[in-house]
Amino acid sequence: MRIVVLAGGIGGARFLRGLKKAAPDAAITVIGNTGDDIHLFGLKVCPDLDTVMYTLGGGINEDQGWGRADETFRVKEELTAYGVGPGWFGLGDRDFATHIVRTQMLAAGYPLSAVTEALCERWQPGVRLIPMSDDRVETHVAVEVDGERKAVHFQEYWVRLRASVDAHAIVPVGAEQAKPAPGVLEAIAEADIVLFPPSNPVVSVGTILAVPGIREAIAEAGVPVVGLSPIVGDAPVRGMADKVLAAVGVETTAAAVAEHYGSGLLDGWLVDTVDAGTVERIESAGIRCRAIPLLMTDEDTAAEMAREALTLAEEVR
Ligand code: GDP
Ligand code: FO1
Ligand code: CA
Repeated sequence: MRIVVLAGGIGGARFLRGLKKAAPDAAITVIGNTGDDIHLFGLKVCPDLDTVMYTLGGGINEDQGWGRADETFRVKEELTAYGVGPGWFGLGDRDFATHIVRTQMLAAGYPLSAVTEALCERWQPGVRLIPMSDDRVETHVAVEVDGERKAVHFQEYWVRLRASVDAHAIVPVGAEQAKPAPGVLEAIAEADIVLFPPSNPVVSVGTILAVPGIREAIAEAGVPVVGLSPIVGDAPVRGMADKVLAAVGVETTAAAVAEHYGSGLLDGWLVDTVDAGTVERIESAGIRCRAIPLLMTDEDTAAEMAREALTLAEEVR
């Protein structure tokens, strides 16, 4: 079985760990979000690709969900001593090595997809991880600070501002001109199932779908497309997805997110049992829906969610 998953960071990575357990013989291709990527200290940082790579490769900081386990911050301290920032983004020493290798390979002319493959040779994530595009796409957020409207990088909005200021628009800068990375459209065309993990629908899955050709390829593949809600009980399980959903005019409910993807794209949708009351609304929008426990408290609960997603995919096939 060939499964394609469109993934952001933590939600995507934890689901993928469960999916690997639920379908050990499946060939899993992960199309990773690169809209969160940022250049810092001359280095290219790809938070969502790294979160997937470290989580599946056993190097993640489990409590935090991002960054390396057993991390230290000596380099960051030294940079701070030089007065060199930004200090609000926590790059650890072990993590720095990844960004150095990546940046060096990019400077040597390798595309991001080839660099990601090379990094994965060390981590052996057990999936094929492809960035959505080799072209630069950077999510910017239009915010209002002290009455002044300006655009900030997604990481500045998310990490420095903690999404505490109103977001008026979310713009994946460069997406319109971006091409899917080599292998992306092929993987979708050859897939038996496409899954949307409980990743952020706006700045993770939404950004991937903003790369011209990807949404169309999924629709044309003619295979079951099943998603899992990142919204449980009308709130994100983690993070501030409510803020970016509001910016695109979508209410923070499992049903509204399903409708946002729409029945033209989505065949099936899993909501948490606390949202069982919305199953009918989602089904009347033409999307098959089931309510099951959706909290990834450990690998086994994530695996059970993956099993349910695969079962729902067979039901809608
Ligand atoms: P990010 O790039 O690190 O923000 O990660 P993703 O975009 O892949 O996933 C973020 C989303 O995962 C958030 O909106 C969370 O609500 C959702 N999420 C995190 N943990 C869980 C969980 O255990 N269950 C569900 N249903 N959603 C989760
Ligand atoms: N998230 C934070 O909230 N604070 C950080 O300082 C931070 C640093 C960081 C470094 C490397 C990396 O791969 C991820 C990092 N993240 C950090 C997580 C990440 O930027 C965000 O959680 C996601 O991109 C949000 O979608
Ligand atoms: Ca992210």
